[in-house]
Amino acid sequence: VSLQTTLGDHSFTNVFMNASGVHCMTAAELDEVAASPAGTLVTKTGTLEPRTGNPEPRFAVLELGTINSMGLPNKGIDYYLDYAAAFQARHPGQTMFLSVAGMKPADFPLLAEKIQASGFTGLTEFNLSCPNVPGKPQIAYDFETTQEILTAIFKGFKKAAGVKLPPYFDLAQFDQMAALLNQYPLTFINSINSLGNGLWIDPATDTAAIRPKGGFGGIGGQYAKPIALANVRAFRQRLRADIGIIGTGGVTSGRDAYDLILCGANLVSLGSILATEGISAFTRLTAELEAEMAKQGYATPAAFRGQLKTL
Ligand code: RRO
Repeated sequence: VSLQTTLGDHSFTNVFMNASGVHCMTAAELDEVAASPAGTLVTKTGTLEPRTGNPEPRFAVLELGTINSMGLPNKGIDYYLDYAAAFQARHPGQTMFLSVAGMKPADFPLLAEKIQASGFTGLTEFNLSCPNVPGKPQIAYDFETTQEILTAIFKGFKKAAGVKLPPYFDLAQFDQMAALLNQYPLTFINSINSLGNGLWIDPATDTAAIRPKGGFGGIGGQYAKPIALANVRAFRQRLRADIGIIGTGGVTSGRDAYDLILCGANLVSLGSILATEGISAFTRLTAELEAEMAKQGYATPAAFRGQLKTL
């Protein structure tokens, strides 16, 4: 059994990677993902300037997942571009991802220009779905702004790129967003970001679990799995065949990853489980996915990708 997979022209030895935001703030954390069985890695979403993010506590482990309102703390695009240059020198032939986001629409083409002018040869993930910056709506719920941002990015951006999307809940939203995305030279989408603005209450104290925004935060983990499956499936049915999909949301077992691949995922990223279990999650899930594929008689992810059966 092999977990080898591709996205555009890029090839990976394992479908698993970290989800942006988890285990990827610093060079030391990124190096740990690189040294694990993961097939690739993505940075914390970088902005034009470094940010400290929201007040703590801003992350909590819940019964079946996690809640976060980090507020986009990061070391800035220059730090992650420097990391990528060092990574490329140390790992020739391997592909990594840079995640970036603007604090306002006009920042996106500036980030794109910086990456275009650099020596970066990997894939860029434009994050259009951060739910946690007070006063800033998730961009990709606003289709007009999304279109303006993508048009501005691709005026000058010629490298491989994708977008990180929020969960959608209506088939009309899938139709509209897929039709919009199909107009651009995207290599991939990543679906889904956390379920925005959930709320958790500690019954011992009647108190919210995190401090920012009165306790509202992005929900990940097992709560997200059926929504992630539906989003990957719905986009696979609507996007151009040359646009690949990174499936993200609710993976805690090898079977969960198998299910995202059945829905059409090329790569599978780990968020909450990586945050709670640590870097050994890559070793466990790689073994579990290989065992599930062997049980089902599949030698490669391509053999069953998108092959969900319906009644
Ligand atoms: O930093 C965050 O609060 C954050 C981001 Br940018 C994101 O895209 N998704 C998320 O759950 N948290």
